[in-house]
Amino acid sequence: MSSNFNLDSYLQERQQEVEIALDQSIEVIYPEKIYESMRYSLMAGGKRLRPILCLATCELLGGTTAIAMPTACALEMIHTMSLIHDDLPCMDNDDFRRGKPTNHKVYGEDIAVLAGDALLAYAFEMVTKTPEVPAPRVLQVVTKLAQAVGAAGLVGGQVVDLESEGKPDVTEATLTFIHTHKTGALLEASVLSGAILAGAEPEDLARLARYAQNIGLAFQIVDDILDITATQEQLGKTAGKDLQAQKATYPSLWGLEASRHKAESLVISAQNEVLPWGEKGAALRAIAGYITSRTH
Ligand code: GRG
Repeated sequence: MSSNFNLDSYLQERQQEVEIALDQSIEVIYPEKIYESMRYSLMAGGKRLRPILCLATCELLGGTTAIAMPTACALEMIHTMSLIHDDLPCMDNDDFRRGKPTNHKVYGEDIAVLAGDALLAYAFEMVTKTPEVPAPRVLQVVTKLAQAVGAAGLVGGQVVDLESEGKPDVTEATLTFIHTHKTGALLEASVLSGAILAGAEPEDLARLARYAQNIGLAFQIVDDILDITATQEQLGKTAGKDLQAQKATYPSLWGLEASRHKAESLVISAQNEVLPWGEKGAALRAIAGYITSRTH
């Protein structure tokens, strides 16, 4: 389906809305150090893909930005806390994130752990600030986020990732487990939470879940490719980390070219899921396309 949809201006407008809402979400009060540390990572930029997906699906199903924004902020808080913890010396041990020194490099490991914990807790409080939406739907969003974060989601994926590091025989099934949990779960929760808030029917949720699973895997394949092909300046974090840490990646299993093709075919499958919505689905189709065209 051809479309005149202008993705650049859409992303720019949505990013600005999200930046304002995030900026207003946390003020610095006593004890200042923890709030400053939370804000340091939260306001360090980033593509804001997860909040934008939440806003876009909510809008697709007739909901407003106002009802989705608290959850959109919560998703970015959860994502940011996972980056803070992922960068710690006991995890991936990285010095740069979003073009800046990592949280623990600036505030120390103790405060970085606590900033992650505080962002996670506050994310759930944010969801409860949702206006106008019936409480059972808000509760459904809380459940969806909790499942995406815990042992059935990000945490489980991270555990298998840590266990697999340096092993020469990581299978495709294990790699896919890692990424559907570490990366896919929160992207899926981003898409579905917007839909739930707007009052999606079960068949809408099933279709959007398939859209999200396809872009989630495509996103991670592209992440693996960029780790090899992009510079530290483009990525805002250390490049070539996967090879250095002897991590199994999609390019290491399939090669770069086949990985690119796989990512592109997943994006097409994702876009096809949104076809029944016609022009209303243009934003979600364009965002799926952006997953493979991005350079950072
Ligand atoms: C969730 C309780 C809890 C703990 C954290 C460390 C950990 C458990 C999980 C790791 C999760 C992780 C870092 C996954 C990688 C996800 C990913 C592809 C990040 C990059 O996302 P982008 O490109 O980054 O959207 P920006 O900076 O643009 O937001």
